[in-house]
Amino acid sequence: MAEDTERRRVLLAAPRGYCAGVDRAVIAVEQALEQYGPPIYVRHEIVHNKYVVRTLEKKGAIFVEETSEVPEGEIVIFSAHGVAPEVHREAERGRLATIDATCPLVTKVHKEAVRFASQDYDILLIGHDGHEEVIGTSGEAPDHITLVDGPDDVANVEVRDPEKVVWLSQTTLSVDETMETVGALKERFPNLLSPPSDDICYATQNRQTAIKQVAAESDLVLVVGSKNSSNSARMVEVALGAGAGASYLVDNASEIDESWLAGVRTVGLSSGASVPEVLVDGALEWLAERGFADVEIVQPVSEHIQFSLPKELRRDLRAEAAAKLEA
Ligand code: 10D
Ligand code: SF4
Repeated sequence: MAEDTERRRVLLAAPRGYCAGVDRAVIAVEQALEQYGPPIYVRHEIVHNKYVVRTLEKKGAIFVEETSEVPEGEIVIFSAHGVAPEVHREAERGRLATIDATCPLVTKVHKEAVRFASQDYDILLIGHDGHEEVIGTSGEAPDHITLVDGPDDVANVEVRDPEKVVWLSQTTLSVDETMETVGALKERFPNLLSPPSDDICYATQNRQTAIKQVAAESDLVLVVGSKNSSNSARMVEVALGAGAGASYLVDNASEIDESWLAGVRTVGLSSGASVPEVLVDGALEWLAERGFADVEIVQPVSEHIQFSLPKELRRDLRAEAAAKLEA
């Protein structure tokens, strides 16, 4: 039988994995555990990644869905996806100490919603129904916000005054699909106002740009990420749209199906914004053991953004540092 000598390779997309908002949120939980000791309560998964949540649970974090589940006087951290103002009020009523790990780029969208609502605009929020971020943003101005869940939802939209309408969006959507939704909305409302700056964040955009480039040359694209991670799931859709032969979302290497490699020469690999690099390393190892040891990095854009820790932690950190100086 002739030897199979054709080259097998992995195209590893960059940027991939942790964005600045996820990095900040995960460090906030770790820092709080260190600073105050366990248990530290976290409302909702701090980021949508099973491995991250399990790792923090092992260190003493307790994940809950509602602040009402947190005992009085305890510390609760709000997840990177953001919360509605009512959740802050609930925490105050429950006498909880709060640390807000909402990504600053999600907070930016909240502020836009508050501002346009105060000017009495109808706000069309493009996003996925039931997603934590959309629930939080909608809670800022429930009487002014209408959710638009993709292009097919545009026909259902009703507004008070078609001359006074603005669109905003969830931060982790597909850029192309969102533009399609906006195009359809503009056909219905020609004077539709756009957000002052992109609501789909830099990290979401960069990961989609990179996966597009990788997908165009790949027979198979693997995206490491959890199923409830919007930005990770969008990367699979973007890869398929950009020409990947097939694409799958896997939590880790154990979920990769060997049969997906049949006839495959080039595997594209990336990970969502909530995914630690150790899981990508595991996928690379798994692929290398099956003849895909040759790895090329594809990096159309680079990233250098970092966010400072939530102010509640910085405040206490400063007090701690000052006390040490006095001692
Ligand atoms: O589902 P998702 O993409 O919004 O969240 P994930 O936790 O996977 O990634 C980080 C994105 C956040 C916190 C939304 F901005
Ligand atoms: Fe922030 Fe974007 Fe990361 Fe979400 S994906 S946490 S908006 S940087």
